[in-house]
Amino acid sequence: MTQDLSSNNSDTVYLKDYQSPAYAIEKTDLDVAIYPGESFVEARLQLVRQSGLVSELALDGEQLELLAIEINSQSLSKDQYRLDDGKLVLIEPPERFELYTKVRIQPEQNTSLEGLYRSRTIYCTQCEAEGFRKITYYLDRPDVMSDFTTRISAAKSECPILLANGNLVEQGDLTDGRHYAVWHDPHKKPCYLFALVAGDLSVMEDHFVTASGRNVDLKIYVEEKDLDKCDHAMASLKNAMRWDEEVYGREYDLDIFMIVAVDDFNMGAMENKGLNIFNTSCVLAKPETTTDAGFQRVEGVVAHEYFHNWSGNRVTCRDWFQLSLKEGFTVYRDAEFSADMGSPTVKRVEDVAMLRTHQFAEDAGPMAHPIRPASYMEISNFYTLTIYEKGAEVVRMLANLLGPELFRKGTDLYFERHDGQAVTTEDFVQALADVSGRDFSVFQRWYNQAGTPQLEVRDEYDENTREYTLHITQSTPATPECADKQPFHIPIAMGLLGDAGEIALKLRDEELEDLPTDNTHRVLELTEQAQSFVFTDVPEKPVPSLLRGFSAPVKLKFAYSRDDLVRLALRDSDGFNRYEACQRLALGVIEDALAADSGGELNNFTPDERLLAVYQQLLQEEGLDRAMLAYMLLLPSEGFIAEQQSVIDPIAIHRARGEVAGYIAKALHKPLLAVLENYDLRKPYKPTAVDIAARLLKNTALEFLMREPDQAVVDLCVKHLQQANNMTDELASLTALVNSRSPLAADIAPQKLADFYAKWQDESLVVNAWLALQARNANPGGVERVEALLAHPAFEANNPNKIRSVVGVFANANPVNFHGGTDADPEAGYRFLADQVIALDSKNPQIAARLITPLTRWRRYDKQRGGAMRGQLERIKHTPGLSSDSNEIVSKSL
Ligand code: 0A1
Ligand code: ZN
Repeated sequence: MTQDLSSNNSDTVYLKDYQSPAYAIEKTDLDVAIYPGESFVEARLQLVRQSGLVSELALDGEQLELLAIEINSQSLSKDQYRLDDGKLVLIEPPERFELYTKVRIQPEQNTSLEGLYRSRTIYCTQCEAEGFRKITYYLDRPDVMSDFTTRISAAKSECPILLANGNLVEQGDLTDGRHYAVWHDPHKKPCYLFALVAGDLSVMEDHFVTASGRNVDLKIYVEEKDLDKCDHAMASLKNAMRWDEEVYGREYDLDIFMIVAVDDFNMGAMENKGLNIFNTSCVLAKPETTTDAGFQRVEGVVAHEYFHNWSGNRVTCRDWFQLSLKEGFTVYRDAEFSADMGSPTVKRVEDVAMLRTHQFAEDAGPMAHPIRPASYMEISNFYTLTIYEKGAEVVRMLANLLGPELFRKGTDLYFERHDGQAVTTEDFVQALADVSGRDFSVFQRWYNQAGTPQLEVRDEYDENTREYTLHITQSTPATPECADKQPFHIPIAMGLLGDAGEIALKLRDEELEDLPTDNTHRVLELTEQAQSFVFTDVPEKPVPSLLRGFSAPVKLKFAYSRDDLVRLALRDSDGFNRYEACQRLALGVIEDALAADSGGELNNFTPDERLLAVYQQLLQEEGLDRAMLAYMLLLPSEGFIAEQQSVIDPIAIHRARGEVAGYIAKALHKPLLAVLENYDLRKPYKPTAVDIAARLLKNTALEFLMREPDQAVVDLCVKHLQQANNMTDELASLTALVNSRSPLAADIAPQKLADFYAKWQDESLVVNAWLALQARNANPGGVERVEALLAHPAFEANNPNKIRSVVGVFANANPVNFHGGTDADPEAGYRFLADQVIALDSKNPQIAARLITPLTRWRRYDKQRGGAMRGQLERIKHTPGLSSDSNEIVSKSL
């Protein structure tokens, strides 16, 4: 039997083909010797056969130069192995043996940022999902778990710090100014969790005492210039460690926990056992250089990676189809952590806005896939919003269906039952079913069917019987993997609002004595295609508050009148649904403007006054969370509005939204200005929920006012820019100035941009924000602007953060310019993006493939626009030597 279970670059890998590994690797001994321009990796693997006879064993290996190979200390002859494309095949290997290989690799040349590579002066690794095969020949799959010992050697002057997973067991000097360190990880792990780091790093140290009284050394390694930006990450780490003990009963399990920050990183961060490696953007923070969003991201990502120690590392994935097992669960855990650290409703609003704009679009596009896909070509393309964010929504539904106590029992059982194992999403759901006795067979469909279900809700009230009925049907559009969907299990949290407030709920079959004391909130469980729920003793026709807290990742259709929405916006007890009602109201008004625009009547358009009336009341409401107020005032984003249209016209959406926003800014000038004037610019910065909320509201007001500002408002904006004591306020003022269409702002914006750059040019992360704000600028000339940014000395062509800040932001967050709305050449944006993808593809295929996303949505646009986008996809497709990453995205979307 030929054992070849890893993915072959050009082929599709199927979940149904899964076979358990033919060999286990009991021990992995690595010796990594780093030299300028080349490194040598010697590996000694103790392999043990797991099943019957194996005639050939294929180990994964890419971009390796094999220098030596031995089995049980005997060199192999040419008939005992062969090198196939990306594989080392051992012929008739013994039942139990030591494999020794020595390979040469070139980290300095490695621009893919997978395997061992060099980021500025630091050598580091990225092995998830399949990067370890670029370090040595191995069974590079998550269900092969091994005991790792790593010896690293390098020049002491270049690389005084040598780190790997686990505990330091030995270190010392060598000849020629070199030194070495040996690390041993006592926990068996798959190779995707392997890490090593070598470089000249400074360290911030602290410690944490676990619930059972063990001391853990905490270390954050950064370049010396960044040592003053580690406090927030360290505090977040300690909060996360405590929270995981309290909420999930999970203690840390090594004596040392390390974080290393590197500038060149494909993703946000990586949970390698005991040695997390972070993109600098997700670990460094200080008030002068980091926005509130940045602080929150650091807190969230530090927690996310830490939480993986249990949900991912102690219990890992059997294969990469199970990716959401660790990612969906861990995102759910980090979201709940952030909610507990700040405001739960605000966090929910932010997460849902992102999910509905971006994940729903993914689920409706050519790359739609279930949270547990059945096949993939390139696993790197499946680190998606669906796996992460929708995966977290699915775990959230399970947690809510069980309630906090049973869910905790279920996760305890899951961790205990599967500690040290590589498992599947079924194992996770089974543990929850076992503790609760619940039947999750219908629920399992969330794991296997893609697409966003749509709920259509109709209501009926009978004055005579005082019965109120909700008729609910569900349907899910076809997606590439499946046209005919079976019904989902959908929890619908709800309440009913009467004239005088919330109505007590009693479903027809319920006994009064079984009802909870707080009886105004209920979770309906929809498991069939159509169901009706009848409430009795309902004194008047209510307004239903449906899907409270966004209890399921679905689209909800209900024919709310505008008056219904006003009632919900002002009076619902569910904070999320108050926000939701504002969004629906605003969306309706923007759609009115779109209709006026298509009739050539936008100039004469006046928005429905109920929207303004709601905003006015909200601005006066006492005790309303300032962040919630800001989000309730913010109009739905252009991306969200686009998602609601059958044919997207991004230019019309930009115009219509702008018109409504301008109108609001004028009508609410006084209260918005008051928000700005009452803001204390000198208050020392703190990233607390209350202070973040105050800044968010002030900067929302500023954005509105700067749409059509008078000189006094422009002066105020400049004052805020100059006197800001933190990056949130500084950047918000500069953004408002740059985005404003007023000549009063346009006259001074270029100078302010230049001043900002001069001030911050040595802070790479601030420069990213400076690039991004220009790439997002919706004023005319977008393509020339981003082209100029690429030529700016601040731009680094191989750095993912810089690429994302310019190319990614332009294509994803500047629809009017990307789609040619302000350009003489309407296809220039698409061509620009395709050019960038083609230029990057051979250097960093993961990032190139991700950039393609906006073009893949071509079917959502009119013929001309869609055709032009498709044309650029064709162009990418015909690039000679196109990577399998980009090829998968392009071929699935054409
Ligand atoms: N597991 C990490 C994310 C991650 C995935 C793939 C990577 O390869 C380039 C890097 C990081 C997480 O969820 O944080
Ligand atoms: Zn993760």
